[in-house]
Amino acid sequence: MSAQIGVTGLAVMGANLARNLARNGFTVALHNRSVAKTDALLAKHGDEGDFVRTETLQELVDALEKPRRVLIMVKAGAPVDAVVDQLVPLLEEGDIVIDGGNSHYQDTRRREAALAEKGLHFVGIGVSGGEEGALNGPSIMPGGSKESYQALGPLLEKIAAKADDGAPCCAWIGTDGAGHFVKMVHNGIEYADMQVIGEAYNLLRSAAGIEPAEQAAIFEEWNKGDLSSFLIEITAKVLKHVDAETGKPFVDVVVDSAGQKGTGRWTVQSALDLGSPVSGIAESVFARGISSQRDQRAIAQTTLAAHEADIDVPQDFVEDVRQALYASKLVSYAQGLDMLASAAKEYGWNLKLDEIASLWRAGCIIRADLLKVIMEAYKGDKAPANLLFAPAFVESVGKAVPAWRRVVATAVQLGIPVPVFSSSLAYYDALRAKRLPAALIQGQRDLFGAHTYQRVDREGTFHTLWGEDGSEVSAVDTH
Ligand code: NBP
Repeated sequence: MSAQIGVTGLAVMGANLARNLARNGFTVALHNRSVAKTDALLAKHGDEGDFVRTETLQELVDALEKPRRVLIMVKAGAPVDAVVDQLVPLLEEGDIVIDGGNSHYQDTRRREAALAEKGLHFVGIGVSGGEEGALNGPSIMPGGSKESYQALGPLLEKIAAKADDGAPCCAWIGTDGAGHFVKMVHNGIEYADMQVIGEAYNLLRSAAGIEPAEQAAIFEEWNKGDLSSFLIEITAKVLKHVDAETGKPFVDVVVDSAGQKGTGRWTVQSALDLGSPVSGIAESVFARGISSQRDQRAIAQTTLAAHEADIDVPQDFVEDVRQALYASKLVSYAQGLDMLASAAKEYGWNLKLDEIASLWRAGCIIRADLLKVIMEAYKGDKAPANLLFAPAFVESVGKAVPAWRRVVATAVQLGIPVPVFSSSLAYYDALRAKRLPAALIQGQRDLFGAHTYQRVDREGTFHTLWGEDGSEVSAVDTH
């Protein structure tokens, strides 16, 4: 029996994707560096579908129908190169090598170019939804050649999550590293989404004194409105959870240092390279960084002055916080999608933002009702230059602005850090500002470095003779 796809790397993600494929009727050839994992999978779940057991990569390759599809699910980084290097000599022109791990998109670009020279397709796919998603339906973001998608797409679309309208949460994203890039930005948005929820919780707790159990009910209520999403849903569950040992709220027994595996950091590093202002996403990565500086935080608690204002929280504070959360969340999505648009220009990808929003509607961590509205905003030829300019969001975010300002002002007065609420509001205000202090910065740059400037009233590049008579030299040759 020849298999339609092979999976090498059978730790939790690879095993679950292999089971998902088999449960959907595909014959799956299994391989893992150490055979024990292959046998453990077969012993536990071998009856879920048609599997072919293999011990070596040669056996795996021999078990596959052509063009061969080999899904690599090993640890990101050097292990992927090691497996690719071993696989490539065993493959034939037209075969498809797929990397479903969390690889950096620049690695994917490099691997795609190297395999293309050998007549092989290399497809980097972003897979979101964690272990559970891999088994029951993830959101899948495939990059690579369009030709390879003809042979691979039907399998991926079958195992992907399905949105409410039945559409699979999988679509061809673009060439080379596009799939992994979009997955990376998805994770960046996820960082910001989690941080804004954290800021809302912290405000309700520290400013309004609302205990976790009561907050769980508030988040459950919010989950019925336009904030409805997987992350709000699980927030209510976490807040409701009581530590069995101490009887305390679970959140009170957990060390308040957030971990990170690196995709948020990659998003910000890439955004800096692209000159894309993802301030909310960056603040959410930095917020995790500060949370982990426990030694400095301990010193600061007894060293740094607070001077918190003695103010009452505004009336309807809970509703204000909900609106600030909504607006800040939207800014994070706007920034992430704007970064995708910048990357599309830089790397020559024809990224379709409506399709990307569509395939984030189910299966992935940032799945949310709002994504349907975002998808609609980018449909057809009405794509806004920035998500915030879509009529639906001009109106809904506009309505939230007074509450957003009150919440940020209250937080600042009370000394409660709200890095993403406040930076998102600053982004919103910077976008709409008539004049920015960048004009002054241009003056400073021209004074100390003769970096030149443009004028508002006529064309040309100018430099002022700062040290002499202050007169202007126009039409400076900048080349
Ligand atoms: P791990 O990232 O823990 O990797 C373990 C697998 O890599 C094992 O099968 C191991 O084989 C294999 N491996 C290693 Br390590 N080095 C190897 C090498 N030099 N040659 C061949 N095989 C090698 O597995 P995972 O947690 O299932 O994650 C797989 C990928 O999926 C990663 O990129 C991860 O970042 C990503 N991931 C994504 C999500 C998500 O939500 N999308 C969640 C979790 C993970 P062995 O058994 O012989 O040691």
